[in-house]
Amino acid sequence: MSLLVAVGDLNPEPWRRRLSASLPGREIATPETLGDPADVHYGLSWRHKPGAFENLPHLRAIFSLGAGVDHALGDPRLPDAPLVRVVDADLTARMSEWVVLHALLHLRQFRRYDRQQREKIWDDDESQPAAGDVRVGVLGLGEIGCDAARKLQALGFDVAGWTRTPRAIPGLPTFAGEAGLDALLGRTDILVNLLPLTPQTRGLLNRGLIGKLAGDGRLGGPVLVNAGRGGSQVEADIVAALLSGALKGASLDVFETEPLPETSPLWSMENVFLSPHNAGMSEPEAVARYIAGQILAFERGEPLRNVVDRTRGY
Ligand code: NDP
Ligand code: OXD
Repeated sequence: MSLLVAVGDLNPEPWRRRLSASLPGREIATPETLGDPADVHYGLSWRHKPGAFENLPHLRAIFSLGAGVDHALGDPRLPDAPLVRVVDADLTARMSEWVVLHALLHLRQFRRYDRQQREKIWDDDESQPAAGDVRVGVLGLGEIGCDAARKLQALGFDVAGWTRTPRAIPGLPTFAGEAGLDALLGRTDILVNLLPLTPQTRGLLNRGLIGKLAGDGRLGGPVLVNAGRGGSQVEADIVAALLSGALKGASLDVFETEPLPETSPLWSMENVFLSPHNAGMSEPEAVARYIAGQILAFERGEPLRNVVDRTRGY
């Protein structure tokens, strides 16, 4: 009973090694080493080449090696097997670390004081706001968004969130659907995007949305923090908003094109923090353990958990 690991141009070796340790005795193949397609029962995908899981007559499930599944759903030849995504405490904790870090970098004017240190300038800002003076809007209150929202609240930020369907979350104001979005934006100084990429969320972070963010906040202008997907952001609009002052700053982990092209103006913009899509790296040890646990439970007759609803796209 073999597993087929298809990770595009990435090195499959760390995954093969961890999966062999967690599922001893199983063959772990890649598209290049695959023997008999009839032996494959499980597919493991990260940005796999289209068609990688086609013509596997005994395929039972496909596991995304990340929380997001847009990379897999983008394959028009993806078979109709259950698609399972990662929900893992390690990944969630890493994402929240990144979100909290960037909310604090903007709150505490890190770029300014970093520059002042390099220039040996001693200049204090007596109007430094406290976290409680700053309103954070979190787009997406799923596994990751909820955790990040709670951790931001623990630091004192004034947090609210936005979801597709109405959610009642004790102690956290929530807004839902298209009708709720403007209300959330109007009370937001730091907008944190943790949405999956779907047809509805593609291009959402655009000029129109930025124009609806609160203009009266204590940071001197709204800030965009995106660790969801680059396909949700319109980078030309974000650059223009940063230049015009419609955005005071941004932290971006994900981009329309990855790696971010050298020609992107974002690389050298003041008050923009960039990271190479590693806010919540899928740590092979933790994720292999999660997938092995799911496979063993499934083979004992238990249902798969965290199966993607393909009509919703997440
Ligand atoms: P979940 O599926 O648990 O949560 C998704 C949330 O987004 C839900 O609250 C959902 O609403 C909301 N949502 C989806 N579509 C819409 C919409 N059209 N309008 C409003 N709200 C919407 O996902 P996770 O929290 O596990 O992960 C979120 C995303 O984070 C991933 O899909 C991935 O893109 C990204 N990610 C990025 C990483 C990185 O390294 N940068 C690492 C890991 C994940 P509802 O509650 O109503 O269903
Ligand atoms: C994920 C990611 O979706 O790393 O897990 O982007």
